[in-house]
Amino acid sequence: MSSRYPVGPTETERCIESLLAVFQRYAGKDGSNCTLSKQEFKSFMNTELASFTKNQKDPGVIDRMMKKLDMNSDGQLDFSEFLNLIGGLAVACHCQAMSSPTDGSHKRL
Ligand SMILES: [Ca+2]
Repeated sequence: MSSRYPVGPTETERCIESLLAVFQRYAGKDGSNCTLSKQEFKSFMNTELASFTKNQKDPGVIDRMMKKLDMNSDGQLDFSEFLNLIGGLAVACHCQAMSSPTDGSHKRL
């Protein structure tokens, strides 16, 4: 009975909490921590996903990503819109890991 629910948050719960904390940290820079402005989104991308942004030769890529993610075109990314980015990146990582099973960076036997 005691082992059915682990003590403390599970790995998945910690991931969700981390995503929420990161979103709120960047979204809160201009006062409203419910949405990311374009400036906050850029700050997030250049800090948290620098390995992605620093390899981009196109300077407009973040603007285009913002536009694509902003489903209701209000110039802000809410948490749900932000999760589409995280989900998309996670899928891309998953596909990459599946297509190169000998790459030891994601898979350890
Ligand atoms: Ca929006």
